[in-house]
Amino acid sequence: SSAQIGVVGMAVMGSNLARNFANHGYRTAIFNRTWAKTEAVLTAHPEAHFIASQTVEEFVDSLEKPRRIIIMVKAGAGTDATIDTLIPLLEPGDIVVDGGNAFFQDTRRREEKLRAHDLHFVGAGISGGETGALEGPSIMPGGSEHSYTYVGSMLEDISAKVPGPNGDEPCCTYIGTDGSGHFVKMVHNGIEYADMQFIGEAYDLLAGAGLSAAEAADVFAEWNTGDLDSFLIEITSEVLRQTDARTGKPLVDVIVDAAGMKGTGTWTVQESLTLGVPAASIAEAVFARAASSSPELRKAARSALEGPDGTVTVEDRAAFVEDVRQALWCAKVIAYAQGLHLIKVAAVEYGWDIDVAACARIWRAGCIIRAKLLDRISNEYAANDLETLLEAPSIKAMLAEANPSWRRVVARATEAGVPIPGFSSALSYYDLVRAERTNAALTQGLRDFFGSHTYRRIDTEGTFHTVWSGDRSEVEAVDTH
Ligand code: NBP
Repeated sequence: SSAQIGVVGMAVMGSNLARNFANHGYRTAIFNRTWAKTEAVLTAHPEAHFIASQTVEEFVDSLEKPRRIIIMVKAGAGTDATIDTLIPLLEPGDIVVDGGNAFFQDTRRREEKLRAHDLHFVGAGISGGETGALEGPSIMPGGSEHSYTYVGSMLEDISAKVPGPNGDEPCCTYIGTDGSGHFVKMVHNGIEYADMQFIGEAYDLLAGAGLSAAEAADVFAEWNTGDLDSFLIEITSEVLRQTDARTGKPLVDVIVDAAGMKGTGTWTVQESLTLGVPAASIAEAVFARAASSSPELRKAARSALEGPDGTVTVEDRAAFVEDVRQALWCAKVIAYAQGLHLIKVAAVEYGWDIDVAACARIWRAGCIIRAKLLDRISNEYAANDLETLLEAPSIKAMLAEANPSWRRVVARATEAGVPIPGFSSALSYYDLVRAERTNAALTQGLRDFFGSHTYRRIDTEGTFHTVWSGDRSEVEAVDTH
């Protein structure tokens, strides 16, 4: 009989996702541009009873109608090439899902293109790596609501689950139209960058205070039992505890300190710039990775620049560790606040009706940023109409309580020469957005001085200009907006 779902792309992600469908009882068809990969999957997983095809024509023929196809190929040209081979073989009403890490503007373009052929296109962000793909990822699908009625329940079936009061809650929900799912996935990745940067800063501080990698591993394991409970904190403890077999040193001490990246963090920052949304902690995380991977810059600066060596002198180690824990929690909240704000602004810009509470809800399991905090975040967004996460009742209370610790950590790190671009930027954001008045008044004055860019007054309507080059009187300016 014909297959209920077809997966194109039999590399790590596609093969595991196909197995996930099969494990949930779906008759699953598979196809890969190069047959050898499909053959290898067939040989390794006879239990999945895959319906495999050597040609894309056979593959399309093997699917029940309307056809449901998930593309899991290399994002970019690979996705376009796959779509182009499928279009002439499909019929109106068929549904194509792209589960790759597509840039959301590409998804918008592809959705429009397929719509012109009466085909449905769903851009689904999928997080969780290969284990998630097999055991249950977090899935962020964007497309027409109509298309979701055809693929939604299948995607929810294979997604990660969080136990809830009324049974298991799937980590998959309809996000919005066209590129919204991939946009939300992009921001998820941006938050992931920030999370990891903060964890790195916390470790630097602990190490600076004299903790060994093994001791720091214990601290992270302990943190993982409280408010910081999350996948990334859990695996931080495991990575720090790992001893290198060759040297007997902690593995973390023999890994080259240059971080790689694949682009989704950069996209998030680019988009935050395009939309004018301050997402500085995500940007700092991307920049910190870039700095780590700039050997010439680091070499030149290392030999040129003086400063403290990163040793943090602490009298009360336990109190310091607790301060760092609080600072880490605060910074993490700021990154979520910035990322979710970016989603909110993008939704207005691109015409998406996005439920921010639902985004946080489907990040609670399956994905890399899964964390206990997301329960609180989704509940707060569901209960309140929030402009920013930071105004949520329980969040602002915890930030207030942790404030002294956060400030102490930023001050101590700065004095000791421990680089903390994430912690300090997050704290500055907190102070910037809560400020009664910002230094932008002076900026406007300067802009008016050198460029006659005009300013508005706090006490009266209108636009004004001071005649800086003349008698310095104020004149009402013609609004140039
Ligand atoms: P890769 O990103 O390594 O892509 C390999 C697959 O793309 C193979 O099936 C390959 O076919 C196919 N492909 C390429 Br390359 N060019 C093609 C073309 N022009 N036409 C048709 N097929 C083409 O696979 P992956 O690591 O499994 O990731 C799949 C998607 O999932 C990507 O978009 C990725 O960003 C995303 N993703 C990955 C992860 C992860 O943890 N790896 C997590 C979340 C999302 P071939 O065998 O014939 O070369």
